[in-house]
Parts: sequence; C-alpha cells; structure tokens
Amino acid sequence: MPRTTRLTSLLLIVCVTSGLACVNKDDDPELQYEMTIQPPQPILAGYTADPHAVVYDGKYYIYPTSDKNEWKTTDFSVWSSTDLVNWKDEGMILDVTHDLKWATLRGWAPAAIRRDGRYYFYFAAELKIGVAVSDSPVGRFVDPLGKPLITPDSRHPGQAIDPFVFIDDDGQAYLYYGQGNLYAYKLNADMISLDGPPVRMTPPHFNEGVFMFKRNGFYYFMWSQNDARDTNYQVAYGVSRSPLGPITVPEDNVILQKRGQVVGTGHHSVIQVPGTDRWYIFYHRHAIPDGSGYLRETCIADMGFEPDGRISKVDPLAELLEPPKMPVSPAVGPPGDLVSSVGSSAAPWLTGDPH
Ligand code: FUB
Repeated sequence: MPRTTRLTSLLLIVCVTSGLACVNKDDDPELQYEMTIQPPQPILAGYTADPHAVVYDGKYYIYPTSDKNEWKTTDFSVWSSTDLVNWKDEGMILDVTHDLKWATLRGWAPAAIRRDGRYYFYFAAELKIGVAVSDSPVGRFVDPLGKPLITPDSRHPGQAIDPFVFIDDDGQAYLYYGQGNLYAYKLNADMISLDGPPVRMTPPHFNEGVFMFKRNGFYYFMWSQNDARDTNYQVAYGVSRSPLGPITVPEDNVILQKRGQVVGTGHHSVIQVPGTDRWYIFYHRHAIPDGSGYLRETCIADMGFEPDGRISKVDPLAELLEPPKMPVSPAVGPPGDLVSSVGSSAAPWLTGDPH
C-alpha cells in the first residue's frame, strides 16, 4: 500500500473511532498530509513559465517565458542540459523590446524546432505570433519578416498566443496556436509562411498552451484548462489519427493538476528521450512559496503511458526517477523529432465521438 494511502487509512480510522468529524475540507487527512510533502525543486533559476523543451543532437533545451509581474515580459532566454537535472542558462536569444518592429512587450510562451540545419523560434508578443530564425539553438534569433506571422482576426475568435510547431513524418509542418480556441495552420517548407487558412480544432475545456506529440501512430494533443492565474490551472489531453483532428477526448483526461503546495500546474511540453519510450513533461507551477499566476517556476516530471496508450497521471509532488543516459546515437527520427520507436498498438478506449 502506498505511504499516503496507509497514512490516510490510519487517520480515517482515528476519525471514525474518536467520533471526530472529518468531513470539512480543511480537516481532510489526505489533503493535510499532502501539504506536508516537500515539492520537488524547480529546474530553472528564477521565475520562468510555459517551458518548451526540445532535444537537438543529444542535448536538451528549454525555451520558457521569462516571467515578470503582470506578464510584462520583454525577452526570451534558453537553457541547456545533457542530463535533465543540471540546466545552464545560455542567455538571451531575443529581446522583444529592441529586436522587433511590431511589438515591445509581453513576449510569451515560445516554441522551437529545427529544420534543415536552421532553428525556428515561434513566440507571442502583444497578442500576435511572430517567428525568428537562427543558425544556432542558443541564438541569437532574428525576425526575418519584420511583422507578425499571425495577427488577431475576427473570423478566428480567441487570442493569438501560445504557438506550437510540429513537423510530421511526411515533412509537412504545422503551426498550432490559440487561447479560447485552438487553430492549426499548415506551414510552408520555409517555416516562416502559412499555407492556407487555419483549421479550428478546439477540444472541450480548451484554454491555451497546446502541445502535441506522436506515439504509435496517434497524435496526442495536450492543452491547459482554466486561467493561468487560477490554482486549478491543469493539463488535459485527447488524441487524433490526424495532425488536423478531430480530437477524441478520453474519460478522465486531466493528467496534471494541483496537489499539496503545488498549484497552477500547466502550460507544459513533452519530450521523448530519443530511441527510448521514456518521456518527460515540463510544466510551470506558481512559484513556491511566494509566486502567483504571474511569477512561476519551471518543473520536470516523469510521464508515462498505460498499456492501452492512455497517458498516466503525473504527480507534481513526485521526485524525478533517475534520468536515462542520453543514447550515443540519439536520433530515431530527425533530431528534435518526437516519433516513437515502439510498435503500434490498438487503443480500444478511442471510441468516443471526436470533437
Ligand atoms: O506566460 C503568459 C501566458 O500565461 C501564456 O501565454 C499562457 O499560456 C499562460 O501560461
């Protein structure tokens, strides 16, 4: 029996035998016990959020939002690691205030990818989405367009924030984004222009922070629910057979939510250790002890799957299991790709109506 369950049972027995009323939420022994658990340490120094993790050539990188109060953020930096535990601040890669012609503030929630030896960095600034390019994963990045790639549009309700980029096995690239609604554009091979209008593919209870990866032929779409300032900010998912949906949502599809002192768990990303079926989730929480929805910190946790392909629940109070050594020849697919190396399996739970 897990230690928490043992303790809960013990406390419940005490409640019953002593006649104490244990119904008040503040008296819930499980919740009280959870509050005593020391949360894992954040992995990046300072206040950061919306961590987007990638793997290039056997090295891990995290591109986060550099948090400032009221989300008045002005620049982006990148961190690198070879072991997922020790992270080096590689410095600023884009200064929103000085490097863009079309925005000076509110640089939020980036996404990064490599194609043909060039590195592409998608980000929101002043509720528009831009793209910047570099020859190195640690920048600096330059805006090749001199204007946003995506601007708000009354035909597409919701905020133009929180981009996510993905290149499928056939080479087609997609740019997903949105708050309130989830949209997907096809990107041209140049990665800095859009191919046609967007597809709306909003799943139920979607708020923002879309992320997608592919495993065993299924496209796993993940997103954040509720407002980022809410302690109930949490991560949910659905799956599709296509990169453009529709998305089918399984029952009980929230896989990461507040627990104990850890609240506001969301806007995440996922990496697969190349050549393995080991997965990690990177997410932010309200900084402990004095954070908020504006002052957050980046964390990592193990992520896994049930035998039928469902994503297992992530425990934000669990310490990281020993990270695997990065394989010497890492690439299963292109570096930074997320194609699984395990065989395909049926997903009998994938029977609900797609959205
Ligand atoms: O970091 C600013 C905003 O907060 C992001 O765009 C949202 O996803 C939320 O995390």
